[in-house]
Amino acid sequence: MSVKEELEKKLDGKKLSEAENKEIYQALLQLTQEKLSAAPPITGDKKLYYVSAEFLVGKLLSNNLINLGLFQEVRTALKEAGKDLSEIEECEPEPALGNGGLGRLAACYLDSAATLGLPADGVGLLYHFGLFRQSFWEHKQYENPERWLGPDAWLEKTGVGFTVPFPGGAVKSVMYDLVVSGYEGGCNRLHLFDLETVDESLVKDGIDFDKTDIAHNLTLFLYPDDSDDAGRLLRVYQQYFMVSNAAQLILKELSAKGYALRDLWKHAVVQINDTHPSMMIPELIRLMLKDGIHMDEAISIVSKTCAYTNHTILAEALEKWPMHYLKQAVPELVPIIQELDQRVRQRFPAPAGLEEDEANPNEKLYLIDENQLVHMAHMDIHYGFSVNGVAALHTDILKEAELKHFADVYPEKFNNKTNGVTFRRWLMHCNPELSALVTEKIGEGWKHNAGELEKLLPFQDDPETLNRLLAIKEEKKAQLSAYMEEKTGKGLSEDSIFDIQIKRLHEYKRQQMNALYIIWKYKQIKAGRKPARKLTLLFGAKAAPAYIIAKDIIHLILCLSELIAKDPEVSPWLEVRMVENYNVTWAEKLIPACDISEQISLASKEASGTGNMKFMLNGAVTLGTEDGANVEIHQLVGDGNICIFGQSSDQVIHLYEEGDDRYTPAAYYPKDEEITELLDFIISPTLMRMGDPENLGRLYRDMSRKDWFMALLDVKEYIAAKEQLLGQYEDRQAWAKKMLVNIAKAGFFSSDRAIAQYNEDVWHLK
Ligand code: 26V
Repeated sequence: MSVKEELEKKLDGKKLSEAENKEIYQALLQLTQEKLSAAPPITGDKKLYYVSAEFLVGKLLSNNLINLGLFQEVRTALKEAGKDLSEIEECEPEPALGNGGLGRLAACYLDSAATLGLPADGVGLLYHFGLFRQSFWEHKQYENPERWLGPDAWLEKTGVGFTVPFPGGAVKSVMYDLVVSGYEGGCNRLHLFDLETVDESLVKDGIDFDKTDIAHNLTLFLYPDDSDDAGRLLRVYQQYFMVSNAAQLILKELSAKGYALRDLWKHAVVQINDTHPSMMIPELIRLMLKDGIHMDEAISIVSKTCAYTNHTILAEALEKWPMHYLKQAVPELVPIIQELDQRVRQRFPAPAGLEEDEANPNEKLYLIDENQLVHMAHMDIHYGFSVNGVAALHTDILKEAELKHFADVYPEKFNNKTNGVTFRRWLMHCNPELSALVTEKIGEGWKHNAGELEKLLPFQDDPETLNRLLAIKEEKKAQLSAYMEEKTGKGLSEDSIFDIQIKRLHEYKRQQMNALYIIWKYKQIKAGRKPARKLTLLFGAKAAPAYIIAKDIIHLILCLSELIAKDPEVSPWLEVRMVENYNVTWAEKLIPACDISEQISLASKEASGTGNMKFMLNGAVTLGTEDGANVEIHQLVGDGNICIFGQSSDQVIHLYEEGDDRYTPAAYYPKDEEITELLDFIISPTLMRMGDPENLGRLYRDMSRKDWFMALLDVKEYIAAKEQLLGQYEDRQAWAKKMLVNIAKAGFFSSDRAIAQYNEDVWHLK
């Protein structure tokens, strides 16, 4: 039966051309799910459990169709019936199960593990409202619940569930599964645990709810506001609910295969994705003790089973839980954590002869510090067998600075795994036009072996290929413009340069420095210095609900956007747009249309970045600092195909150290006239009329007095670099060549490569 016939059967005989998009979506959902269930499950003697608080999977329809090899057939059948697959996809809700890079990485990794035929399941939580839905009103962010669950979601309810002990009474879980299809391969699963007694009616006003009602709230939201005790305590409860379910599932599967508990490490490996699942270690130990295994052996088994990935060096994101929270939420783990800490203290006691007032240099290795804070990462490092960073520079910083004392003790545990992204979603799905061109030039091989993209290099002087690349970029810009028009009522200037910064809003990512550029450019145009071509700056970013300065930065960008749009002198040359509720679906539309990829974090602060890889793969040129994976992109494409600026990570790390040459914005404001003018504009009457003086004033004070992430340090170099890059855009052939080299060199950033390395060095699955 053809796909068309199968679909029409599901539509009770209705013709495809007569069916509503919603009906077609549901028929496609059913059909795809049937095919996925029939696909062979990936099996093996040893299985990976990727435990993560986030899985930002994005919409699943097209991705599954691609992996099942049905994408083209379905697209054509729909087209013949006068239907458009991308419009049908609009019916699919996007699961909001992640916050940013760490969650999207987890989703790419599941795709690649299934593609490589590795037995690897994800384990996480089923948040009913996920991350909040963002809306803008009067240039400010508001948060609303994002209810994505319903009949149109892909989840399958399983019969599996566990009991999770909490002091106030045990709660029960229900496991839901998402089938994870590999490209032309078998299937794994993403197991998402829900609370059986969850009560959505707790959510009252916006995203507020009773944070203390643990028996009913555990799976309502991802990262509930943790600015108060109740919110932080809830995070601990949530994390324990996640790991206790994961641990019970792993042991159940082990025993179903007939293996003994003490052989766990031979048949299972647990990847702890940042510190949110760190309690996996004491929980597995607890379950082993209950089963009669002695502490020494339990610790040894678990230590051979668990591996840890670090995704950030930002102090505020390195989790440290007060002991009294753990005593309240997970009292059964407390004696185990204390025992684990004691063993470290015995192994690394205070050096003999230490004076009483002298600090113990080994203190920083301990799990529980003198303030009774439990350092979750320390537990992972001592009691896991592998610690990895997510880009070469990041791993170096971990080994040489942030975690140096650990790397000195366990050099063999530390390793680098530079991040990757799945080319199925980030090229084949989001840019079928470019995929087709690549295939036409170099064949299909790149789809399974991304390194083959290098075969494009011989085309870098071929005008036909270069012109086709430029034409595809134009087409993707037109598509984005049409989408914007549909969503916001206003399209984009398609012949302008598209400069894009999309990522979570954080001061270290320096959206505020980009805003200073906008002010600079606005002033230039006002002074009569018009550019060769219009520039469109596109932003997408959510700010954490309690992160005040991040929200102020959004406010500044939205004010600038309106100011410029309303100024007839400036608007023909400059446009600033911030998309509402930036998510995976938006990224898929924005990235293929991008000319300039903004990767401007303060060097040393962005562990890797993965958007940078997706942009490069789609032929954008990076404007970036030597940070995270930008360093490796730079090495691969060479100086001529990237625009690098700013202070190096070594210099930045030095500027954070104590001493007279420590960084201060006072070195620039009000000393430097140009910078002073830019900052003063934030509180100028022009802008204050447009925005809220409280938000703008607070941001101005923060940037001129604290500037913790050193925007003023790099801003002048940034402006100069951006201007230079904009100039280079005008030589269209030379620019197309840069695009081509970026695409050709992107193969290294395939998540298939990253997963193959994890398997080779860490997991040893097959
Ligand atoms: C921390 C926190 C702390 C406060 C509450 C919300 C929240 C949410 C997540 C996190 C952990 C953030 C870690 C993270 O997403 N890191 C990103 O990981 C990417 C994948 O490795 C990497 O490309 C990015 O550079 C890194 O920022």
